[in-house]
Amino acid sequence: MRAISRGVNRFYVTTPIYYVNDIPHVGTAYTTIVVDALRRFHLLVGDESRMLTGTDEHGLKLERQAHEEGKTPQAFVDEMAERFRQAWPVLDIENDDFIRTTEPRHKAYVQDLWRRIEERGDLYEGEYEDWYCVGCESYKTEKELLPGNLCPIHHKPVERVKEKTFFFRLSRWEKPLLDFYERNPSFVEPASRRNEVISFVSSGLRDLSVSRTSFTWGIPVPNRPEHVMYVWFDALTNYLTALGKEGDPLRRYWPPNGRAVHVVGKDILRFHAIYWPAFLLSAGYTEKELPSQVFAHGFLTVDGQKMSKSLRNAVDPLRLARELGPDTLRYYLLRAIAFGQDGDFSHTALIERYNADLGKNLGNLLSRTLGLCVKFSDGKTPPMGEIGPLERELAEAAANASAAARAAWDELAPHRALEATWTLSSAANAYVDKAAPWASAKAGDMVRTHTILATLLEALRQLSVMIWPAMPKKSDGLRAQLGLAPLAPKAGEDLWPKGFTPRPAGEPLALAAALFPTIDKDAEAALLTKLAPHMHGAPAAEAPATAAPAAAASPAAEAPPAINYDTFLGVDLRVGLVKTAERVPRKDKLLKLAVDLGEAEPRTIIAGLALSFKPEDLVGRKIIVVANLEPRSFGKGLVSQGMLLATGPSEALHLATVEGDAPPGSRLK
Ligand code: ME8
Repeated sequence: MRAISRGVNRFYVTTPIYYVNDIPHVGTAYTTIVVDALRRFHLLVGDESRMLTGTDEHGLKLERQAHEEGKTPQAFVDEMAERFRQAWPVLDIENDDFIRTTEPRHKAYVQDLWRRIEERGDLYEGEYEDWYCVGCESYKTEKELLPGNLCPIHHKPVERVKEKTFFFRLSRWEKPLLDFYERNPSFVEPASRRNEVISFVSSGLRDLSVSRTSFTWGIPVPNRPEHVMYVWFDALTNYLTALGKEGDPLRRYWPPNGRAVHVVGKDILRFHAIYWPAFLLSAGYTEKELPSQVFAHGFLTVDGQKMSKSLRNAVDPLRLARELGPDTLRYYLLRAIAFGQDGDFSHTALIERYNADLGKNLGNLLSRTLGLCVKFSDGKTPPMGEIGPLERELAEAAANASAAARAAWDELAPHRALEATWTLSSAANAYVDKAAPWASAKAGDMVRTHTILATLLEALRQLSVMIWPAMPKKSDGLRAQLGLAPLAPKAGEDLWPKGFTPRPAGEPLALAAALFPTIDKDAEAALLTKLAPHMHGAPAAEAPATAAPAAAASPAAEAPPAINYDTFLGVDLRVGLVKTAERVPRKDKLLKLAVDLGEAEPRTIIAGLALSFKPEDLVGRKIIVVANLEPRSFGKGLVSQGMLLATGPSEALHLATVEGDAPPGSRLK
C-alpha cells in the first residue's frame, strides 16, 4: 500500500463511472457505498479525503438506447445522469465531485491525453475487423465467445465490426506493465485478481482499437472529426479530468503526492489494470504517477440468482433506504459481503443482521447502559472510580477492536473492520453481565456502580466513532443519546479512538427511542411484501417469454412430473391476436403487447421477445396465451396480464400458434 508519510495523507477514491443505460441498482449502490465509507474512514483519521463518482455517457450502447426511446443522445443522457446524481445522497453518499463524460472539462482533457499519446508515436491508423459486444462496449476475440457468437458476459450475440480506426500500440506496453506489476504488487488487489491480470498480459497484448467511425456519439479525435474516441479511452480518463489540469490544487490527490484508489467491479478490472496504466505510461506519466491501486470487488447475486435487469430492479436500494434508513443497507452491504469476493444480497439476511448485530447487540448495549444511567446516575455521566480487572479487560478489547478495525479499513476490508468493531460491542454487553451494576447498586456501592457505567459509556463513545464510516446517521443518533455532538472530521485531526479516556462526570445524557427498533415477524413479512415482491409469487428471473424456455429449448431436458387432467384444465390457454407491439423503455429484452383475447379490452402482455422480434413483425400474429396467470408487475406501472408461449433461446424464439382461423379468445384443450 502506498501511503504518504509527510504531513497530511491524501486519499483519492473513485467508483466506476456508471453507464446511464440503467438506473442506480443494488450493484452500483454497493460499489458507491463502499467508496463513500472509505472516504469517510480517511476523513475520520485526519486524511485529506476525496471521492469521485459520475456517469459514462458516450458510446454505441447509449446512442442506440436514446434512439430507441426517440430522444437525442444528449437529452437521454442528461435525464439519466440526473437519476444517478440524485440517488447517492439518499444513501448518505457524499461524493466530492460528480463527473459526466459529456462535460466540456472532460472533453478537453481527453483530447489532450490523446494528443500526448499521439506525439509519442503510440497511435496509428488502420482498419479493425473483429467482434464487438455493445453491452460491454468491448472488443472480443473469437476464442472468448460462447457458441453462437454470444458474449460470455451478456449472453447476447456480439456484432461484427469492420471500420477504419486508430490503433493504440498496447503491445508495446506489455513488458513495462509486467515490470510495473512486479515492482508494485499492491497495484491490483485482491491478489487472485492480480494473478489474472498478470497472466492475461503475459499471454500477449494486441494493439487496441481506440476510435470508431461507424457512429458519432463520442468525443471527436483531434483534427480527425470523422473518428470518435473509443468509449473506454474516454471513460478511464475521467479520474484525472476531475482533478483538473497539471498545476490545479486538486492534483495533489494524484500520485506521487496522494494515494489514488480505483474501486471497480471484477467485470471491468482489465480496463483499469491494463489499458489505463498503459495509456498513462504512453502519455509520458512515470510509474510513480500511476494510480496507487485498482481494487476489484466481487459481484452480487440477489437471493442466489444472477442479477438480470428485472431482478436488479426488483431490489431498489433507494426504496430500501427510505424504508429502513440508509445505514441499514450500508451496514448490511459492508458487513455481509467479504469485500473482494462475490456475495449475495437477500432481504431476509438483511433483516436478520439488522435485528442481531444492530438491534440486539449495539442497540441493546445503548439502551441498557442509558437505562442504568437514568436509574443510578440521574441521567448524567457518572464519575469514574478505581478500575478493576473487568474494566482492564474491556479496555483491552476496545484497544484491540479499534486497532484491528482501523487496519482493516485502511486495507480496504470493510467487512473485517465492522467485524472487529462489533467485537467491542459484544465485549461490552458481556461486561455489563459480568460487572452487574444493578448488584453493586443494590449493595449500596455507588462508586463501583458509577465506574461500571462510565466504562460502558466510554465503550459506546468509541463505537459511535468506529461506526461512522459505515453508518453516519446512526453514529449521530448514538452520539445524541450519549449527549455528544455529531462527529465533524477535519483534515489533520485524527478522531479514531486511542486509549480508554472516560468523560468528566455530570454531563447530560439523552436516552431516547431505540436506535434500532426490532423488526418482528409481522413487520418483516410486511416489509418483504413491499420490498421484495419477487419473493412473493412473481417469478424473479427475466420476464419469461415462454412457460419454461430452458426446458422447452432442450429436448433432452428432464420432463416435469405428471399432472392429472383437472390440473391441466386449471390452465386457461387461449388464442390471442396481437393488436399492437412496442419496446419497453430501458428494458432491452421486453416488448409490450396489446393482445385481443376476445374480451372487451385487449390485454397488456409484457414478454421477453425483443431479442428475437421487431415489434412490427408481431402485429397481426396469433399467439397462445396463459390467460389466468396472476398479473405480474415489472415496475413503473407495467403489469403483464398473461403470458404467451414460445420455445427456443431468447434471441431465437419461435412463437406457439394455432392453424386455421380460430377467433381470438378460443380456448385450447
Ligand atoms: O462498466 N455486483 O459501467 P456499468 C456488484 N461505464 N457490483 C456491480 C454489479 C453486481 N451485480 N453490477 C454492477 C461500466 N456493479 C463503465 C465503467 S469506469 C471508467 C467505466 C457495479 O454501469 C460494479 O462496480 O456497467 C461494476 O464494475 C460497475 O457497477 C459497472 O457499471
